[in-house]
Amino acid sequence: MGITIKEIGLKTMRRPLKTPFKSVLQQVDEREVIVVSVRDESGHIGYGECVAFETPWYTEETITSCRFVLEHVLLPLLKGQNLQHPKEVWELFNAVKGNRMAKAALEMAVWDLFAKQQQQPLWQFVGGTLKAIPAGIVVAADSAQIEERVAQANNAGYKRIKIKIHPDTDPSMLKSVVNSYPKLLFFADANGSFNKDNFERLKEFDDVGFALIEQPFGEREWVLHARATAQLNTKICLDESIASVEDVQQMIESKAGDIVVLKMSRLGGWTETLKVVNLCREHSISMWVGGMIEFGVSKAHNLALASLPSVDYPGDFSASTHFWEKDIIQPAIIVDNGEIQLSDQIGIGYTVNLAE
Ligand code: OSB
Ligand code: MG
Repeated sequence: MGITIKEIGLKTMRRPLKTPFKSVLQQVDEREVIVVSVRDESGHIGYGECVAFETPWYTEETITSCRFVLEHVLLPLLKGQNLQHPKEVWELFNAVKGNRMAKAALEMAVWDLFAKQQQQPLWQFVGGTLKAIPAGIVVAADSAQIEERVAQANNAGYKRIKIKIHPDTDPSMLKSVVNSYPKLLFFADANGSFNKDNFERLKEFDDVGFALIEQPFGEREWVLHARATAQLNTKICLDESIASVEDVQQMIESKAGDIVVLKMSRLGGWTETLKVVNLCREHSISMWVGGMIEFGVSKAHNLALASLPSVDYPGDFSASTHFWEKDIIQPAIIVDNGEIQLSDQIGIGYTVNLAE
């Protein structure tokens, strides 16, 4: 019984973005990921996508460190193993410190494989219930372009728009943009660009009309985040700070935030992410699924995650055509009236095309 992992494949995919993605941390013009595939005896293939960046500007891992760890450390631990449940992958990797993004790619592929063996869509296999996932787009551009990009997103049917901010962004400009679209939900993402010296500046964003402000301070700044959570009316949401279940416990105990961004890649895959979801549920902490400028394999896993009860804010889910001329999955992900319909096909629900 169970599944025996017969073959594991690693394929690098590299494509330019249609438009540069500009945040306070980095400008991204091109994306390289590793698509991981795992095959069992019956010929089913499960897919995962490693979404570390080229350099360590967002997380410590890089696509090169992940390729090394996958090839030389994780693949040998998984290959030939007989598994009864995909949770066992996390245990197999127990002796390997950190490297959660590398682990996630492989672990997620095994979850897809199990869903396929059980002839179930992945979203059902993990306990998802919602079939129409609310979409959400990110405006990562210079201040001068924000208004125009928001108008484009609104025209494309998005109902949730996340705007990248930093201490030099003008809150009054943002306020007039937000006020122009009373039916849309706006998030702000500061990517840790504020600090104790410009705390008062952060407060100026409090009455812009954002539903939440994501990661105002650095990833270990629990005290500053607790101060912001206490002093601002706008909800504080942690992204970079949340890299494990223990980080969520820390957030709860230190009252350092109201909302958690789920990034399965940074957490190490489905097993750890499902633990985070359960912990947040127990403490009535809201959640949403964050994006990584990723291709469709990672997106498909994330859509399944967003299907779970109590993942209650719209995530970073834009259409395949937002970042890419051509995605690596078929059919492409489309946004219709602000929603993405989940597939009824087994596993991640899309076919994967690894041609260049
Ligand atoms: O901070 O949420 C972030 C993209 C790359 C790295 C970090 C972040 C992002 C995003 C999501 O903002 C973009 C997306 O994939 O939709
Ligand atoms: Mg973020």
